[in-house]
Amino acid sequence: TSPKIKVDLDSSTGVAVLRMQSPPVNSLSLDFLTEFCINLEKLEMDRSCRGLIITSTLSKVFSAGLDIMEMYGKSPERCGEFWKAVQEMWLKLYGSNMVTMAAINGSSPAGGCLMSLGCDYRIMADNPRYSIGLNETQLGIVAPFWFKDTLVNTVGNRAAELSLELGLLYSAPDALKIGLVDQLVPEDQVLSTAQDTMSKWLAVPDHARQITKSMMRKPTIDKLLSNREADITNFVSFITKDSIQKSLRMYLEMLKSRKA
Ligand code: CO8
Repeated sequence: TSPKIKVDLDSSTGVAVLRMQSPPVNSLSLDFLTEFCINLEKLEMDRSCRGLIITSTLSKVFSAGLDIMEMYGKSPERCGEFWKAVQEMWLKLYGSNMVTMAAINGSSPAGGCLMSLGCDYRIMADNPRYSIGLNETQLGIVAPFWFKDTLVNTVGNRAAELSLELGLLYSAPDALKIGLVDQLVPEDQVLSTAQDTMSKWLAVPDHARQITKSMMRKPTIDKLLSNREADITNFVSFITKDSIQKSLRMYLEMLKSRKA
């Protein structure tokens, strides 16, 4: 199978661009997440790499979030394996020593939003048709505590409460208003703006920035690390419930019918 992710590291700048290229919507399947984590780990170990920009090669979509098919009709063992990979993606990204930027050039619901929130800075295309947010409740499922924590750390408690309870998807301009993204630029400038912003971040001495980042994020990361197994057990018992499977089926049908 062809790679779902392509990485280009510019050795002169120390900045890598990671492109998600898994049509139709860059959904985060177990295979996708595994490939994502392997690439992230390689870059993390590479001393010549100091910055990472994540973007999508697809038009209109950054990432559709977790692959719903990985949560529908699967065995508990497989669901557990999948969830562990989701945790791993977030742990690696949120805790990365690199400067990380999301160049959000399309819609980015649920797990796509989580991936963006895992970065240090978010630049989104100013297209009002693109949306971003943690819309889990709209699917009849519940974003776990570490999704919530990441959102609270970004937009504050009240905006997170509204956004999570209602499962809100924000248009790019509304996402900027609540601070879910940091900057909007014309679609064709998303990547170049990320490159420019990156060079400003990289002007800060690495060690000072890294210690500061860790000071801000470590408590949130440690909370998951010390509850990892319980979080997997919770996910598996929740997602395999008949009522939840039914909600997912209805959501999938809605997605398909919306098309026609
Ligand atoms: N997983 C699997 N398949 C998907 C997903 C997905 N997340 N999103 C879209 N697809 C499929 C569609 O069903 C469609 O399939 P087909 O071609 O067979 O009909 C195909 O991808 C293309 O989709 P669209 O036609 O909808 O493409 P558009 O370009 O019109 O729209 C969007 C792109 C905006 C991304 C749209 O597809 C969308 O809104 N998708 C749903 C996104 C979503 O709600 N994701 C939530 C996933 S759940 C999650 O990430 C966190 C879960 C936390 C766990 C909670 C613990 C219990």
